[in-house]
Amino acid sequence: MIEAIEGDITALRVDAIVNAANERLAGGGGVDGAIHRAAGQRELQAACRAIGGCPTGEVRLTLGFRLPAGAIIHAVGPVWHGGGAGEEALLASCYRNAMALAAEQGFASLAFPAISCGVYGFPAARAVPIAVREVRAALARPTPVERVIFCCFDAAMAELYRRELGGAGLTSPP
Ligand code: AR6
Repeated sequence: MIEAIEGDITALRVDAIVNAANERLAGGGGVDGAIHRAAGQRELQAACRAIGGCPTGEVRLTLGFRLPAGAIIHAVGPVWHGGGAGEEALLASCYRNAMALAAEQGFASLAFPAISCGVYGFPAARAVPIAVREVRAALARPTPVERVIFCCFDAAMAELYRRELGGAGLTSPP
């Protein structure tokens, strides 16, 4: 089941939320900042420091600490450079790798923010079809993941997902 909701991803009680992180896993603004504040700056920063970093397109796992979510999958999306620098493939690999790690961990429920669509400047109209395509492809294979939430910070983004999902999928938070 895939759905799009409007809300704050840090409030979701799911097995894991995905973070839109940077290569240093250093924390920052946007959803990354919100996740660090809600999880507990000190604990999450220490966990990220122990991992070291994460190349663009890849993902790393930490606990969720004080979040209602049990774990955080840190995904590093590409910075948008106009589309000719492999940005679409890198964004696709974020979603693919996050779904694979969630499956490996036996997670049943997972929430994604719109990776790269804030500070990193990826056009939402191009990012949303990639996100939906990759999640659908992963759910079409045997996986413990049963529920994927695209958690959008604003109504316009939720509407893009809702349209891509074919009219279904705009519901209230769990
Ligand atoms: N819940 C859900 N979505 C959110 C939330 C939230 N609490 N807060 C923001 N968004 P961004 P990026 C949306 O900029 O483009 C950081 O500094 C936001 O509206 O957070 O991948 C990192 O450290 C947008 O649609 O991530 C990196 O350096 C989406 O989340 C860099 O920004 C992603 O926006 C990553 O940039």
